Amino acid sequence: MTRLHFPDGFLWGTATASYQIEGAWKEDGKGESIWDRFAHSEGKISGGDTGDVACDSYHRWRGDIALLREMNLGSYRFSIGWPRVQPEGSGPANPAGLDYYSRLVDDLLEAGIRPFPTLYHWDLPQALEDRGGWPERDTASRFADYAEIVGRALGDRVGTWSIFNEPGVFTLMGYAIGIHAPGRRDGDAFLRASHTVNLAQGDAFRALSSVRADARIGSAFSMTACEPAGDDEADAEAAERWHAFANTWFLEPALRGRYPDAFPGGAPLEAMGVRDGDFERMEAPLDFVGINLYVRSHVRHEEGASWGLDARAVGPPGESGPRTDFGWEVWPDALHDMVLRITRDYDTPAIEITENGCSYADAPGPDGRIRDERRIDFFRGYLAALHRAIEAGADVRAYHAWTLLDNFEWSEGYRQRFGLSWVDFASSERERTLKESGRWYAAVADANGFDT
Ligand code: IFM
Repeated sequence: MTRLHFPDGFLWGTATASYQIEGAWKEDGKGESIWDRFAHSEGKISGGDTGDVACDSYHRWRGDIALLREMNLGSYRFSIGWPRVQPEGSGPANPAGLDYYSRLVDDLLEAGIRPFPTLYHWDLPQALEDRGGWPERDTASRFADYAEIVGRALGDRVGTWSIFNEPGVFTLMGYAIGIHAPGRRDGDAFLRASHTVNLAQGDAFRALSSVRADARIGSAFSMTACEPAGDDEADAEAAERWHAFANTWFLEPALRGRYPDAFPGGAPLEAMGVRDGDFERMEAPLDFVGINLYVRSHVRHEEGASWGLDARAVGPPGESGPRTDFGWEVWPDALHDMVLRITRDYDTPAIEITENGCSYADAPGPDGRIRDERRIDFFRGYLAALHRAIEAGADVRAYHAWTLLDNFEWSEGYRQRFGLSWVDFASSERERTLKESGRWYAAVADANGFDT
């Protein structure tokens, strides 16, 4: 047996997102978000589910903090709902919305847990979407105003921030593919949205820094280790371009003030709406790189693939890992490889694993216990891979399991359960029960490691 010990001071945590857990979709002055509108539209979400109540964390956050304590966790990554703070996406703050997050921050600190807010985990105020949404440049300035409001309200107690969660996912799924809010299917809108988001990331970095100079500010990027699908050179080059598109499209602009080589003929700057001075505006010396990683990707060269790319991610090959109940491949090396790739390409930046986890439907047995062994195996594998990356020189400061609670999994509704705690969505109390994986994770956090 070998004991894997993580570096002293390593933080163990979980992550959640406002729309996925809070509920209270129109309480205390909150405005409508694009996810409220999308989920209320017929046929968008599996089973007709909505986030109207979700885990009801807006009322039950104290119980959630108790769960974090029970798991010995030192960091809680949650997101702030923009329409709770600015119901229309501009103008003065809604004090009741800010108060909710202020109480949450106070109670986390009281419990000895680092509050780690994300400014944007996909719930854009609908009023801003009505004015063009992320494809509209002005949204970047609105976002910077919002960042400053939140920074001023919480910055005295919050020292670590994530600006965006998975900008690659919400721009692509929301504006090009249309299976996430706001449900648009328009490649040009996606290209413009991605550029506005890069401008907004730079603006928000400066807005938060202006409030508190010593704040640690990063973003949580969706990442996937890219491997060529075949042996030929064309697939190898396509895998590199897919890496630029899927992994660094929002990171390279911040750290290097330029777009990476995702498109064969260079970034389509005109279609993206790039103007003079934008590259300087996108630049932001992020204090850490947040990595959200679930799967690897196999990439094939394909002329004329979508949005002007010449690469496409295809399913994993025959010899592949087991699947979660969502159908996602379990492949721990993906985390190791991705962390080392970012370490190598960006001069060993501080890294936080901002999300990693799996969906399994295991339900309470007759004794009420949830024996989700497959989730324990998943975390064992990915954490061992992460440990190898740290031993190889990566500067990883924290790991956040996705997620604290079973919750609203976007277009999948409640049928995908990613939680370390089971939530009984049939009960009005939304009763929570720690799964066996939650108990295992508690022991890992307590020991700062585990035996393999
Ligand atoms: O639930 C999502 C989360 O909101 C963003 N990252 C991936 C998770 C699982 O799909």
